[in-house]
Amino acid sequence: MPPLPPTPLIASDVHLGHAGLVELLAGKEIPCFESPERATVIRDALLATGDYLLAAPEDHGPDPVAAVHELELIDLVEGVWADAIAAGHDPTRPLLPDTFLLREYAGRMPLEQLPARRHDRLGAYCFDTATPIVEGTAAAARAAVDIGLTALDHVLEGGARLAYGLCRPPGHHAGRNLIGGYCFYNNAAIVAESMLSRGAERVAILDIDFHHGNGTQQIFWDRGEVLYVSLHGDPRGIYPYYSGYATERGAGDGERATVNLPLRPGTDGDAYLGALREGLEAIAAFDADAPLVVSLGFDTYHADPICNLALRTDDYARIGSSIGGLGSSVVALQEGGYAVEALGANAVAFLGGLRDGLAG
Ligand code: SP5
Ligand code: ZN
Repeated sequence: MPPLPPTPLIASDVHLGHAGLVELLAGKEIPCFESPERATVIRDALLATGDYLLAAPEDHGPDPVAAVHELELIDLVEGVWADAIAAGHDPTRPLLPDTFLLREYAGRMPLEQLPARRHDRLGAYCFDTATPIVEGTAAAARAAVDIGLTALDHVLEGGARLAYGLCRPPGHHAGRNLIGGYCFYNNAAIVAESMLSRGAERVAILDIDFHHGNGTQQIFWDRGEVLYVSLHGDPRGIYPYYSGYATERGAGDGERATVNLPLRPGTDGDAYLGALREGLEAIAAFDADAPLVVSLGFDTYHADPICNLALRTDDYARIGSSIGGLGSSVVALQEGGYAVEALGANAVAFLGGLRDGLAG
């Protein structure tokens, strides 16, 4: 087998401004699990192998984001920090929502208007207390989108069969008009939508982050040209709790274009690969030639601090190689994974396996 050419690794330091984050765990403020070190260790480990070529993201402008998200959400992400600071928010402290606008708040009452100041309406666009915002958040979120879109450029125009986007912040929990789960813009959804607008008839998204990608599912729920397949912790007891059941299968044109494969606590590599095979069969049945977006999380690792599966580093090589066996071109985008000490080895194993699978 001829050696594979180096795989494009798209990364940027702009995410370093999305730092100093905290979240609430059991009523207590803790440092956010979603830290800048996560991206740094993955980049360094991949570069050390010599198999990856580092490239900077290119600016793709606002249109691809607006093709997926509501303008009011984009306006919120872009402007909420400045509004909070103008109103006296302590610039050394991250911003978290405190008053959530839930469906039941209104019931059958009309809601006359939303607050004029963006930070006062943050809780209308955020579904949890784990999505802190700081001065550098909006720029980091935009850079993460450009990283994904630049990875796609390398596949569409650069002739690469695989490109990896080291996105931070992650994206798969973000819906059309909603942030949450450390996510602001849905990088994978934006790349999938861009694949369609650039000529793909069908696109498959395989989400192997530990958590259900509620945002991606919501965005493509009634769209038949995008297949969403997700393997994740069983929502009965696992964040984000309200979605990810196997009975959720899409609607309208998107009927059967959503495939959820919930996994039991403690699921190990062999069981995971069994479920993955089911997901890959669904993709092959949908369209064997469709380009693939992988929402890639390493929070399925046995030592992840907030999750409960039992994958080992070697398992990621097997997972990558199975996905590569599909033969589709792949844009892999980073989502979660919080066992920082293992992220580098896990990324090397997964992407190495994927490279081997594509070559074989
Ligand atoms: C992209 C991504 O992986 N987002 C995940 C966001 C999870 N945020 C809140 C998780 C709350 C989990 N409860 C922890 C229990 C620890 N024993
Ligand atoms: Zn996750």
